[in-house]
Amino acid sequence: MNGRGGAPHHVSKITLILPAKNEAAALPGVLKSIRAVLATRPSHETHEIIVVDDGSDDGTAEAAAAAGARVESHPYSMGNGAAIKTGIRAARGDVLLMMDADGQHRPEDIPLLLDALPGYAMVVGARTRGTGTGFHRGIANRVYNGLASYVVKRRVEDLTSGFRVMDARAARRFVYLLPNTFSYPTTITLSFFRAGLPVRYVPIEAQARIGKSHIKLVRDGSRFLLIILKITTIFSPLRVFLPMSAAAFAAGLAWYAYTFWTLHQFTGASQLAFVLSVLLFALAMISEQVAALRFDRSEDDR
Ligand SMILES: Nc1nc2c(ncn2[C@@H]2O[C@H](COP(=O)(O)OP(=O)(O)OP(=O)(O)O)[C@@H](O)[C@H]2O)c(=O)[nH]1
Ligand SMILES: [Mg+2]
Repeated sequence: MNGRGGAPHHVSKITLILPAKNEAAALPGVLKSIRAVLATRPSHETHEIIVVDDGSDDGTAEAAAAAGARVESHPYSMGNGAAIKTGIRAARGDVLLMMDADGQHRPEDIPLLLDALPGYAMVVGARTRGTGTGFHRGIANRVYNGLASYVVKRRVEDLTSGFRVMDARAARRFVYLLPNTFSYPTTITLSFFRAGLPVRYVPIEAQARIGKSHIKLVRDGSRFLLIILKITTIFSPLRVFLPMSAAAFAAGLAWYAYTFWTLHQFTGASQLAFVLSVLLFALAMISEQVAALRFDRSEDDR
């Protein structure tokens, strides 16, 4: 790439960012394996490991410090996204690698991601089907990937993967857009696509987490809806709302044709469909402007 938003040909300083909430059980082993993998990397690469302790109360910060990582601590839990933002802000590297601290992402896959970066602004570890995610999340992921692929007009293989590497300068342009809780992967992926920064997927195997899951079914349900909403409104609302507006208009027209043919009437149902179509069209226009405004600011930080 030409140095604008893309990774330099020779990656020099890499910052690994691990968000951690009560991961004292998994962290020592994860950090030990990471170090073993980094020791095999070419000499022109230097590395720093930042563990962002998100208000843990199980000794996560101490375990990370004992394993030689740089520790950034939150006084209380603010969420996975907030932990990632703290890591991006604290990082000194020109390339950032994010991975979970619960052992689900295999340190052995780090070279896969790093070596795939030249020429791209971001490389994402795409979980191969059935690894690391339960049944209902597998379905949800397929819905996300399908909708996101339609919206960005390119195949999105794993929208919500937390295992990714990216150019630090490009990542910093979008920090202000990232949510505190979950779905930072969704927001940063769509931001890169929208800003015209090339994204690549490499297949990885995710494994079962070590320690207790933070998952809550109800939370997951709302998570699903919110991510769908983000996909539709962040990147290009037009691509979602215009077809919906056209569909409402077509339905209204079809119903009017039928009722005119049978009853010589223009019914309330047709009126409703036409009004809905106009509202969706207006929504499409407004949300497209809002999306454009949101991204305008990201150009300032270049
Ligand atoms: N869920 C959650 N994770 C956090 C939070 N803060 C930091 N994290 C870390 O973010 C990473 C991803 O969170 P996970 O809970 O593993 O999310 P997940 O992989 O979707 O869910 P699991 O399948 O249960 O592992 C882990 O390393 C967590 O320790 C938080 O407030 N909530
Ligand atoms: Mg996990």
